[in-house]
Amino acid sequence: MSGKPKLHYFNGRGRMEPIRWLLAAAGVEFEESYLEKKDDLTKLRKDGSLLFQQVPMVEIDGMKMVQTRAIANYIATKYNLYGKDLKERALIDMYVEGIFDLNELFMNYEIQPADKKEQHFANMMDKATNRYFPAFEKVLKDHGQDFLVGNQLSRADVQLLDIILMAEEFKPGILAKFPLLQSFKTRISNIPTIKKFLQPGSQRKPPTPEEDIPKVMEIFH
Ligand code: P9H
Repeated sequence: MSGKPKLHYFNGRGRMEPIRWLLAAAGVEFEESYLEKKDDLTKLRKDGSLLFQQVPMVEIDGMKMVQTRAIANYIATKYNLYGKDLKERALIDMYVEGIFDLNELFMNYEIQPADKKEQHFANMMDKATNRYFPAFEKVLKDHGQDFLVGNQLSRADVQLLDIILMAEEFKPGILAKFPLLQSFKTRISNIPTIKKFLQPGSQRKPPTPEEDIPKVMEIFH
């Protein structure tokens, strides 16, 4: 055991990407074990590694953690990305849960049947532009600080940057009406650990190519 966290998932974003971002932002090196076929999932299930028979699973500090949010909470707390007190944690949790909701829409776009894609796309872009980004623009405007909570980097900043970059892949220019989110994006992207994660060759995953999605779904269904 190298002591480094070991991430078990398929070689793509899905539900594991926010966890990769948090570890990277905290400057924590991690290993990855990719599920490529159903047998890989079956093997993990058979040796009792998956509490609910599902991945993401992360081996960390002697635990085999499952459930994306539980894993993210543990990493954010361990690496001081969760605010300094209960009030800050409450704000961070509100912001992060909003981001997870938008991420659910983005994740499920990839696996929509062709005839539903356009409607799903319109809805997720509407929610990003008219519900979630306006909320975060206002948070930055109201306190005028560099970070969303507590005037220091937290998981809320890391996960907001993750979702902003995904939204821009879907619709470049989506931040046109959000000047504070534009400067936020640049500021957080220049934090050394995050800048390194945004470099080519990092463990950040690209969007799953359309033609590879059936192969990924085969692992789980
Ligand atoms: N609450 C992949 C890409 C995008 C969206 C979802 C899945 C849920 C958590 C096997 N794990 C396709 O459906 C794969 C979860 C975890 C949990 C799994 C089964 C999924 C996907 C793989 N499915 O947040 O961790 O849904 O293991 O038997 O349920 S991820």
